[in-house]
Amino acid sequence: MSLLENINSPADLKKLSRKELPALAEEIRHTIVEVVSRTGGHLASSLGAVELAIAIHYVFDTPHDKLIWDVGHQAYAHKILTGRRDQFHSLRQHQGIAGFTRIGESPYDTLSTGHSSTSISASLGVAHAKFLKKENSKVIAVIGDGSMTAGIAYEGLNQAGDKFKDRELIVILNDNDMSISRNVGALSSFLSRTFSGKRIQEARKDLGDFLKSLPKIGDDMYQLAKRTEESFKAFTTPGMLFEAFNFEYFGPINGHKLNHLIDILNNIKHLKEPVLLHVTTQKGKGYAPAEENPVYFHGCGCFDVETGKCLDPKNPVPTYTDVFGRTLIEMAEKDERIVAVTAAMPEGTGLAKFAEIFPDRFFDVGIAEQHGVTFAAGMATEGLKPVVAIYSTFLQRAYDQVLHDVCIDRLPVIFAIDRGGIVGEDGSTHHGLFDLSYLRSLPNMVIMAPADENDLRSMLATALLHDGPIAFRYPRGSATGVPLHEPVEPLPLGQGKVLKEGDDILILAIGRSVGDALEARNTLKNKGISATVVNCRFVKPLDLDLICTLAKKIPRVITVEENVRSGGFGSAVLEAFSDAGLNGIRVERIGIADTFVEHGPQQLLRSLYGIDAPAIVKAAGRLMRAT
Ligand SMILES: Cc1ncc(C[n+]2csc(CCOP(=O)(O)OP(=O)(O)O)c2C)c(N)n1
Repeated sequence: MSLLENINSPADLKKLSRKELPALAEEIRHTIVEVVSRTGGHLASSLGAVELAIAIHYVFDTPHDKLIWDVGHQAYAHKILTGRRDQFHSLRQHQGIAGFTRIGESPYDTLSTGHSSTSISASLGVAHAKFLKKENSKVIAVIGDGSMTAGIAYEGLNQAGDKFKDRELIVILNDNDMSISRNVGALSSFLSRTFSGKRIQEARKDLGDFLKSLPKIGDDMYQLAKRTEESFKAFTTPGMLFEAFNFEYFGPINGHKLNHLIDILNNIKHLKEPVLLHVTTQKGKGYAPAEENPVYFHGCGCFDVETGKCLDPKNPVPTYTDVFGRTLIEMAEKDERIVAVTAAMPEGTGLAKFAEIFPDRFFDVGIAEQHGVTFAAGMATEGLKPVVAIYSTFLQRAYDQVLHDVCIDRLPVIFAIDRGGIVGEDGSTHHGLFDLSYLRSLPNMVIMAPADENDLRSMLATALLHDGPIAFRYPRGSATGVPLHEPVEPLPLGQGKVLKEGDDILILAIGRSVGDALEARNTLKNKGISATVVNCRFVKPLDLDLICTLAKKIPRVITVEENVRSGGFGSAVLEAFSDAGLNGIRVERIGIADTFVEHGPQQLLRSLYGIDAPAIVKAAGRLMRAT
């Protein structure tokens, strides 16, 4: 009988002897690999954190003690151990358990996560609340070295080490030397300054000899250094950084040695001060294909367990991301002012090849979207043409930088916003459903969305010619497969394009919704309803002339966007009609209602939330019946 079968909560885990735990870890790994091979998911990160999850739940009294996993993508073992073993097969499926931690899913999930580096701030908040409520609980945050590249992590450390020295906060730094790709920045090399016992002895001797050799003060200094073992450690290990924040530093220790981990956690759990435990782990641990290729298995699709080979059908149509990456390289070959910025996502944003070809013109700033945008603003002031490629959902982090550092002075920074719209299985924390609204309110910003890959290429060309902030957002997944036009022509600013003409209904569409609008038009035609379809291309500036002229002729208007309706493209059209004093026009706005969208397959969610072709057909029916 398997050990895992009997684990329905951490209380069951605690019944196991320490000797049994490595076998349990094996079973958990097996379950994770087996399920993720069918559902896709964050395999490598979760495999690396199996022992951590076991040790934490073995030692602490969760959910009374509060545990926060940063990003939450590494928490599969935690989910399995905390009563979700039987549902684990539904990982990332619609109505199944989420790929990240979710407050609503389990009392063991202290925080809903998905965007990185929030764990220290949130756990400090929890610790403070527990203190004020006179409740005695430990609070534990587990954060990766990649997530430690974000400023907010240090904002949390800074506060924790100041006023709240007596709060019982344990931060576990899960250091695998990787973000999604190899981790970047000075911090990464600093963390890897791990000294073996022998090296520490040698370093101590060297330092001792040096201090003793100094005239007069030498001997005293040597005695002092010898006495203060801790400060000596601070000289020579990554602890220096965290001790500067008043954290008690322990480590680095091997995060796969369960016995050792449990001993240390048992010791530090009694400390009444902020503690940082530095644990080293291996991404993909225990599954050879993921150990060998942790970048691919960071977030993978379905795969064959035996070989690790991808099982998702190979789509011959490139993704929008691929088209963007290739077009940027073509353009950068001709214009050496072009530089590219990513925030820890060179693969995801299609910039990996650019990085190889133009290493000096490529910048991975770490998980630091705010810094990345302001860094680009700085380069723009010097005449460079920065292209900042960030997912829609993560650009939310840098809203003020877009406003304050780019838009106010009309700096020519180009925002290539990937994963605009419904992203699918990553769910509510990751859908890019707000960008049209959050950017539209910013003066000086131009916003475009391509209907196909030719539009995307032209939008990049348009952006490179534009002397001011400009953004184009495109969806996750395959483009439309149309042949690519050469040469790439820039677009006239603020002009839409009429794709089909008809008299009954006017469909104003933006981005990938243009395809749905065309499909809906065909269905409507079969019902005897004729529709004009406009690929609006620009959310800002809108093609006012075209839209208003058409709306006067065809006063039954449908706007379609893959964005929240509040403040988005349809709102812009309504405002334009109002400002132009157009009366008697009936408008149906298709977009996401005022709600957060859960995880599930993209097409299913589009259908459930009424933003696909059938939804357009229904809206047209309503308009026809109303007039
Ligand atoms: C604000 C934000 N930007 C980007 C991402 C995308 N992302 C998810 S996990 C990850 C790497 C995290 O690295 P680390 O914390 O070291 O965890 P590991 O996967 O190595 O275990 C990134 C960049 C994110 N989740 N949040």
